[in-house]
Amino acid sequence: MKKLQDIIDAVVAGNIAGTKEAVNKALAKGIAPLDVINNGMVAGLDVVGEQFASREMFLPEMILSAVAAREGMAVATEGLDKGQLKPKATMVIGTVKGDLHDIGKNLVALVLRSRGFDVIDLGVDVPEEQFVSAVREHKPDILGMSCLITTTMVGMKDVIDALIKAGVRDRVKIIVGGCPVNQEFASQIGADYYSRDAGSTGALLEKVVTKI
Ligand code: B1M
Repeated sequence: MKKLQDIIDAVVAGNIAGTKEAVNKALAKGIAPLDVINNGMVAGLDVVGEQFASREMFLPEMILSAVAAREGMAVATEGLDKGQLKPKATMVIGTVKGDLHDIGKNLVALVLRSRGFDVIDLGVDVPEEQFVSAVREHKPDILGMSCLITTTMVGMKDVIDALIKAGVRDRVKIIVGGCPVNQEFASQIGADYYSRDAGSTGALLEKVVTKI
């Protein structure tokens, strides 16, 4: 199905009212809600992710776009039955122990929720045992860890070691992010993925869940 350009434009512009209006128009034309979500909001967020990564768009605009997409999603899902509303994937996310920074992590969670993921946010300063319990309890497809200080990076490895010790490492795909983290570090500690910003995380995990 072709992309729904009105919705994409409204999401990219961070136009909340415009997104809702474009979604309503698409639904009124008989376009299926799931097509509206995937070819409208999600396609818009892909553009947002690219523009954010290339510095054409900055943080405040990206937050507005994510909110516009989330609101559009709410309108599109009103008429869906519960079976169709199944989340794309479940993700547990948290900032590792000793680290209180949560702005980036919250943005990642917002973007993923906007894309239809069920995100369980454990908050900040999360010790490894809590990540392990959350994996056991919620059985997520993805575990995300964030950290902003160099001294707390080691907490990410502690979580992976604790998951291995508890025998649950292979149950989840692990993604790490935050400004001191990079691909090399992610590979060293045995994470599956690294992502540098919220927009790219959304696009990356969208591809990952199609393979789960
Ligand atoms: Co702090 N702080 N801070 N701080 N703080 C930094 C990180 C720092 C770089 C500032 C500096 O010195 N230049 C520095 C770390 C230096 C280092 O590690 N070598 C630092 C320090 C030192 C500290 C304290 C130790 C200061 C002190 O008390 N002496 C202290 C530590 C407290 C603690 O955590 N234990 C501290 C405290 C704080 C505040 C509480 C005041 C506040 C945090 C408020 C909050 O988060 N609720 C704060 C802030 C705001 C910052 C800066 C200024 C901004 C961070 C931010 O929110 N950026 C920061 C300097 C900077 O980055 N310019 C700094 C915006 C956010 C959207 O970006 O978090 O990078 P970011 O998230 C991005 C990506 O990284 C990525 O996507 C996000 C969105 O695109 N990403 C992921 C993040 N997590 C991801 C997870 C993923 C994927 C992508 O998958 C799971």
